[in-house]
Amino acid sequence: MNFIDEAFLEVRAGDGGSGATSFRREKYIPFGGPDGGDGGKGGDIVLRVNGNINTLIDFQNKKVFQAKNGKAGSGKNKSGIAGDDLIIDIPNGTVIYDDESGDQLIDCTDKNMNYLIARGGEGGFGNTRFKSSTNRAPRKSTPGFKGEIKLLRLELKSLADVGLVGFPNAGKSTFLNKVSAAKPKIGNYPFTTLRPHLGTIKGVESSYVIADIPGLIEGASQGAGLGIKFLKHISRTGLLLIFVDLMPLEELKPAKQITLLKNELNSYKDDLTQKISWVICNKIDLIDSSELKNIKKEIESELKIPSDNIYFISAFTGEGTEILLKKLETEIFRIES
Ligand SMILES: Nc1nc2c(ncn2[C@@H]2O[C@H](COP(=O)(O)OP(=O)(O)OP(=O)(O)O)[C@@H](O)[C@H]2O)c(=O)[nH]1
Ligand SMILES: [Mg+2]
Repeated sequence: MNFIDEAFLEVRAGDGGSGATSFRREKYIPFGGPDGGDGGKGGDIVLRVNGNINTLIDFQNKKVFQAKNGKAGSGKNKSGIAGDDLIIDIPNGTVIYDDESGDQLIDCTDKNMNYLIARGGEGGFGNTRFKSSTNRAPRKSTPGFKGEIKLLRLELKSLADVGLVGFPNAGKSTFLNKVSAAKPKIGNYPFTTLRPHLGTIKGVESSYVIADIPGLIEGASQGAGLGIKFLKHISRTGLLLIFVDLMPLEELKPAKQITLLKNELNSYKDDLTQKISWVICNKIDLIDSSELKNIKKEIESELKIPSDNIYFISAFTGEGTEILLKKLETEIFRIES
């Protein structure tokens, strides 16, 4: 399935029905008073967060949404029937922008929330409303009001507590596979992951969500590789895990990998290097354990990263992941409370 995280739509709330001009006609009452009812209200357009939807793909084909108009009022002071609201389901984490002004309208981050995005027009007044001591038989009634029309841009920014960043092949997806029920594809070639995947980790006290995104390469901020367009999915996370591939130990040293990755994170519009980040050196099963101390020292001294923020794991065997997950749970709890 394609992953679509941006969509453009036009929403049209219903117009109000017009008010009626009508007079009572009953036997033996030659000049009945006005009895025109008001028009019904037009339907609203409502956005509803639906936890079962994860992408904006449904909006690729359907782009215009129209709620029902209100019905006109009628005689005997009958109000017109209101137009039905139109409910549009969107994934949690969708940010809604007014596509004309560019303004952000709402950030949908509450499960099961409904947001009124375009209001239906009120119904017009029937002629009963215009009756007065000086005009007992008003012929006046008013049309309904127009419903709101908006052009929207929807952007999906995943809701995750932890984001995984790293070069392609570093083992991000292997890690998510190992520690959660999520099953992103693993491959021994770059750019195996083509879209974000979310995995839930059940901790001791609480659950949290990790986002695995496609790998970054040098120049990603200029569009190289898959670029940085997926970084928006980790822009909300409190904590980043910078995955270092220990395999190309000589060609691309861990400290160099981290520096290159941070350059790309820094070029992103929200400067993601401001976030708390830990370094995860992966594939220790392939490295002589005597090397690990040196690697750690190098990262600490070259990049001034505290040793507490450097972890060594094998996503493949699971070694080191248990302690990492424990620390993650504590840290997320600290960040979010
Ligand atoms: N030996 C060993 N191999 C690993 C480990 N972690 C990942 N791999 C292998 O490295 C390759 C890449 O793993 P992925 O998990 O697909 O890497 P990724 O970071 O998600 O890559 P992209 O999706 O391309 O960004 C696969 O062949 C994995 O089996 C590890 O801890 N030890
Ligand atoms: Mg991957």
